[in-house]
Amino acid sequence: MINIGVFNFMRKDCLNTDIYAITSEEHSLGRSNIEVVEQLIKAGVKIIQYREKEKKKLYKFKECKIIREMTKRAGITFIVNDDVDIALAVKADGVHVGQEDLPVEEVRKIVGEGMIIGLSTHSPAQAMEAVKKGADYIGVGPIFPTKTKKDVCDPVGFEYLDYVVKNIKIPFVAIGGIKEHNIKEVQKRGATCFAMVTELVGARDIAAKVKAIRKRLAE
Ligand code: TZP
Ligand code: MG
Repeated sequence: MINIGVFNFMRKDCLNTDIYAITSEEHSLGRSNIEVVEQLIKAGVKIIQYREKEKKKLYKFKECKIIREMTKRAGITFIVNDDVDIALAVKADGVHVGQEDLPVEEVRKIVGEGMIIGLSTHSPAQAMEAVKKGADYIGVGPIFPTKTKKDVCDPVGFEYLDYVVKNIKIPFVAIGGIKEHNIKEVQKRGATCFAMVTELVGARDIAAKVKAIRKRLAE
């Protein structure tokens, strides 16, 4: 028998952490995703998303397989961006999709009840729809301008974040241009989980960066 209760607990608490790290090898100062993930784990990050837009499927699968082993050993949540098939094949904890990927309800049919589904959102209408369709969490952004995402929409600023803080009852992660120097502003608006790409993978000393960010959050 499927134990929906246990799954719901895992999915409901999926963002009970501060830093949500996302990979991007091209911004990793010459280091591989595997090296970066190793450093993120050592730094004490508890959720990692594999995101690679340009790589071939086989290469992504191979990297995800290794990262799944590393994160499993460390007891860390592992999310795969875009590729539902890879998420299933490597037994990731979750999959993250965007507005132009497979709809959440279709992803749910494929992955079943045991996997976290995250959805990127940029407006109140999309957030409401995400809840209705059964997303476990939403991404909220881009909060600030970012060059990391190629097809990124304009920053949504704090207005949409404020809406989510006030009205949306599922977990959310703020994303887009978040850095050590501006993370406090985002926290002050009510966010508790912060997704970052370049600020983390582009740091020469990732452990020191994580420590500095956490110090800022604790102030
Ligand atoms: N989705 C919205 S903004 C973004 C994604 C994947 C990129 C965020 O990258 P950075 O480097 O943290 O601004
Ligand atoms: Mg996508």
